[in-house]
Amino acid sequence: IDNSIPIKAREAWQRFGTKEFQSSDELEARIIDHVETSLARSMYNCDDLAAYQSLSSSIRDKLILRWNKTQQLHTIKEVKRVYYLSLEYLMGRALDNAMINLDIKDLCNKSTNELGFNLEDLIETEPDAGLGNGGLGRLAACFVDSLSTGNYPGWGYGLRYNYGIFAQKIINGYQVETPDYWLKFGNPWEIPRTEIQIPVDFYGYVSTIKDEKTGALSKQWKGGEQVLAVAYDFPVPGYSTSNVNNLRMWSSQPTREFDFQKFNEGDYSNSVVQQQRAESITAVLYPNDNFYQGKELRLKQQYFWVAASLHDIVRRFIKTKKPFSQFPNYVAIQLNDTHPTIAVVELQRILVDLQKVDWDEAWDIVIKTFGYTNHTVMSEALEKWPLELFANLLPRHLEIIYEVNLRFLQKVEKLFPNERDLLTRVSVIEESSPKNIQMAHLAIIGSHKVNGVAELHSELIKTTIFKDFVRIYGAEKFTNVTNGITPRRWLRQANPKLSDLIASKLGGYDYLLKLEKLKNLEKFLDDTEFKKDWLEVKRYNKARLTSLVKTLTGIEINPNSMFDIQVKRIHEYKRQQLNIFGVIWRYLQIKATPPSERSTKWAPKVSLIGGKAAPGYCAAKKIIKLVNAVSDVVNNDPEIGDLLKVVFIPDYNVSKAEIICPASDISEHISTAGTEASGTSNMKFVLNGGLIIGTVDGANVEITREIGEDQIFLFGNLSEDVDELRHEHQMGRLDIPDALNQVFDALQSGLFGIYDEYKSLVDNIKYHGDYYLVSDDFESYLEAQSTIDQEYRDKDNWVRKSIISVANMGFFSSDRCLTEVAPDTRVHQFFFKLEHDIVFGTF
Ligand code: GL9
Repeated sequence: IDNSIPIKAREAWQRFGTKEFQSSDELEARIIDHVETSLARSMYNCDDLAAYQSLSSSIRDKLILRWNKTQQLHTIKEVKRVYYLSLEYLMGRALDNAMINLDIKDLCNKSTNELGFNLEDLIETEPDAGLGNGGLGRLAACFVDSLSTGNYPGWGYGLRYNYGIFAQKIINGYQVETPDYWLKFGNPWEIPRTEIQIPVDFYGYVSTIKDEKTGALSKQWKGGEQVLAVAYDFPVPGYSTSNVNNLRMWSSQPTREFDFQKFNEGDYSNSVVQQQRAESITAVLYPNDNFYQGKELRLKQQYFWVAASLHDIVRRFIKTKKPFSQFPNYVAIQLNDTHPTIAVVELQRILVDLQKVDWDEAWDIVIKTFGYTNHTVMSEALEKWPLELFANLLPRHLEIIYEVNLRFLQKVEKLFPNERDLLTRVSVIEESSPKNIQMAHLAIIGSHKVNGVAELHSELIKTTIFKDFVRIYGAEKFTNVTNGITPRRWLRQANPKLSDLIASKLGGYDYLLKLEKLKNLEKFLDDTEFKKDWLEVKRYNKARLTSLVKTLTGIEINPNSMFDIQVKRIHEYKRQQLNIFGVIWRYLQIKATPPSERSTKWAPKVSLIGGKAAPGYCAAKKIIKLVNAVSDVVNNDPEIGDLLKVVFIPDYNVSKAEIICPASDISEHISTAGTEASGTSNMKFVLNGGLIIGTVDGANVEITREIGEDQIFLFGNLSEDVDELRHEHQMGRLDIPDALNQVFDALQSGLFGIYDEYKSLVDNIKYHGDYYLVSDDFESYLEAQSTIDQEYRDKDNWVRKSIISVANMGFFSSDRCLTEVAPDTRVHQFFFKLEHDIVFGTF
């Protein structure tokens, strides 16, 4: 190894080399060390923040030692690495997770107590790393946990945004976005790699150059603007293993501090403009959910991230001195949605232009390297870059796209002669005006596998948006990998009481690694004591949420009520409007019941709704306002009391989800059939013993199959009926059901404030085709809710359903997702546990 320490000095290194802390005393010493030296504080001014930072730095030190050994081992053993390219990682907090995965929580508790701190308070001090919007970003976070836990040599690559997803404030019932500067107090979990600086080019021009010796012509891109990508590493610990993987996040920096020429000309303020321009690339996460916005800065983010990551990956491969033909045997890259699709083109450019690999051989390498995951069928979410914009920013990449497309279309024409329309449909270049580059087409053409994220969704992409590609490539290229969640965060960390109870019955925590072991819980269905404990855990978790709600909103809810929860991004397709219309209907029904009969007819219920709306999404913002308006009226109606409470939970994020998911009796996953690709919060709620009301959509289908139909409250139209219903609406042939009209009348009467604020939500249903089929599903939704009311009255029945559900959730571990990739793309599982010291002793 170059630059390594000479043999005779190694003894000194080994003698003084850093050791991991083992005891609480050693940890205390480290914490104090960090307080006094890293933070330059003392015991006279060490607050919770300083204690949190020093504890985290101490744990990070431990992780770094393991991280180093892991990386050295992977390099020496020349394992195949898997790289996950995702623009979003919704990590949440790191401290609790690291303590759990390293199994040092008791030890940390002891140390921090002895130093005068409460560990729970320190955990609460950490801001969420909210570098994602929702399901897609949280899936990436679950996958990095599973990669480390499963001992895969797996890296994540992403962007280190200075501002994560905005913080949501509710003012007068309206959403107000405030910036999330999560790095305000620094970040003890990251390692700045200031020595890793990768130049990334934009704009410029392409020239043809002639090789002096061979006379061969080749293309060369000369960039017009250069920015530096600086690496920040986040060590990712696995559960019950010393394997520590890396999440590398790029931050943009100017190549030069400022423009000397401008400075010397006396134009001081303009001399720093370039610098700001460079820094703006990783300044902020785009806050859209399932929606594409063709902004140049977003394309810059994508290329910046992809170019830096590929450069890093290729550099690592080149160090092995293997020929490029071996590249796919050592590198697998998974594209999380189409956001990193330019990687396909960038790798082809690196191979052909820079490494002088022949075009066909290079393209073969590219295809073998990439896999593409699709996360949505909704047309407004599919990325299409305007050709002009792309040509200006990435001229050479556009040429490569033309060439790739031409060769692809020639193949298609051979396969299907005389099908001109087919060529038009599958072309990467959309022949619209202005012309667009269809990124999904490029992702399919440049990958060897394409997967959807739940069975229904994976079937849908084959019959709708990617139908033509199935004809061309055959159905085998299109597979399904149903989403999963990590049981370490979503059970052990979020719900320690349930996790302990389960462990007491299953003989330890091994189920967190082999989630199918939960099945054994079914043996205890008649164990009265166990069922009592199960209910007691739920009661505890509901009390925990009750106090969070009080803190956040001031609203007092009764923890003995049924908790009905819908938390996720606010989107018309997810149909929070259906939920709140149902709540209004219930309110009207209670009011219509004679007061003396109310408490026998209606059991106390709390409806909780939470989630962020994209800042530019008007309809979603109106839904938030409506929920808050209903909440105001219902909660202050003296006739209602505890029978119904409505809460909008502000600023829903990962750390709040950890309190919310364990506290549900019922949660809502009620998207229009065929629109929610998978959903993952459905899995989180069920794994925590809540039942769900849902449509036959996304992973609700597999959840039903696994836990059994008796454990889920399904309703609504099926996805195969959606097109027909939409057509009928357009023809004006469908009526609004009576119950929904009653709700609309109440809204129009001004019962919940100024009707104009919500009018468009109602008009969309009444007059504009009801695209999300709220009216079609309303009655069946109310029926399902009424079934829930009845079933909930029988406590033993409910607790049995809850236990059966949890017992059958094994399939939904994100560990399973990683083993499920088709055989030819299967990442070589790193088959030996990392007994570092033993392995390293031999080198
Ligand atoms: C999503 C789908 O809408 C979800 O149904 C799916 O569970 C996740 C993960 O596969 O992907 N696609 C998508 O664009 N988002 C999803 O959540 N949006 C966000 O993450 C904001």
